[in-house]
Amino acid sequence: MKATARAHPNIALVKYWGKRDRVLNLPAVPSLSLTLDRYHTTTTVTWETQTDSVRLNAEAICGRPLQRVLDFMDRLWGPHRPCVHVDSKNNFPTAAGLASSSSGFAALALAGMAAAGREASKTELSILARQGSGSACRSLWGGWVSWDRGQKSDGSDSHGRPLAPQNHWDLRMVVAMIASGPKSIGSTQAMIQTEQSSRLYPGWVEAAPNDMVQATRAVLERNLPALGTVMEASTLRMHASMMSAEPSIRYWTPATLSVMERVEKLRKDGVPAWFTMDAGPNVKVLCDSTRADTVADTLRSCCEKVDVLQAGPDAFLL
Ligand code: 2P0
Repeated sequence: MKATARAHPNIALVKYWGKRDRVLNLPAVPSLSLTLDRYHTTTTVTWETQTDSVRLNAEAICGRPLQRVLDFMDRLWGPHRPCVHVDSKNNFPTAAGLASSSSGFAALALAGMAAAGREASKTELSILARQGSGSACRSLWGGWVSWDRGQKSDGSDSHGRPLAPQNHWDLRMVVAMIASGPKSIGSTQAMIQTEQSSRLYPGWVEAAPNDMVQATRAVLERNLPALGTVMEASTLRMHASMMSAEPSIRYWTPATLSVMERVEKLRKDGVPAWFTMDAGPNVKVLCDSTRADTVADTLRSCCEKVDVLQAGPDAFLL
């Protein structure tokens, strides 16, 4: 009754922001992501323990984060769930806008089902992982992954879908780490606040399907300027929608803007590179493999740390 799985976080190029169903985490918009290579979550699930317990990065968690995991285990098992022990480790900062919940719930779904001795397809695991954290449904696959908005109220048509494999395109994601501490407001709460009060939210939702069409084509054709352009448009629209919420949500810091300016300057100087930001101040920069060192060197002086990553693998059992 024990299994260990590893999953890699994904960074959305076309963002998920807003839900059509909060309980099932059904998105208001489609999204598209790249799964990363060096960052990962490794999770061991043991069923039929004496009590429920969850450890994250070698520390017992309690309160709401614990309840969130236990609710997920209820969903995974169904009625009469036995007690469970979950032990999860991230080799990168947790809850800092680096998508730790995407790898976290993907690894938990895979390890939890395997430890229960149940067969499940990747699509079934993706639907399950989505209910823990929306973006987790994309981390079952490596490489380039899309997530359909879907139409059905039960969410059976809203899951990750592999668009192109890990080795499809040799790009780099340069992660400019500005702050590695936890974010000021969790993304679930921030999404609700945006949906409920932002005048720009309807415009964000309306623009997303076309962003998705453009980005999908750009990935399949390996057209970096086209992908970079739509990726920046998507992140800026998402952040504009949350900044116009009441109260306003702003994840950016002055260092975030410095990195954005440097990326724009790099482009003016002939280095093709584009930025994207999630629910945190850190900036991820997409560029060609041959330009990654130039981009990383340029960003080093204005952030805590720079990591250069590339496309990563599917989630797997260890
Ligand atoms: C994304 N983010 O597409 C977007 C872009 C952050 C900004 O998915 O409420 O942890 O658990 O479904 O997946 C982060 O939100 O939110 C996220 P829930 P999740 O990657």
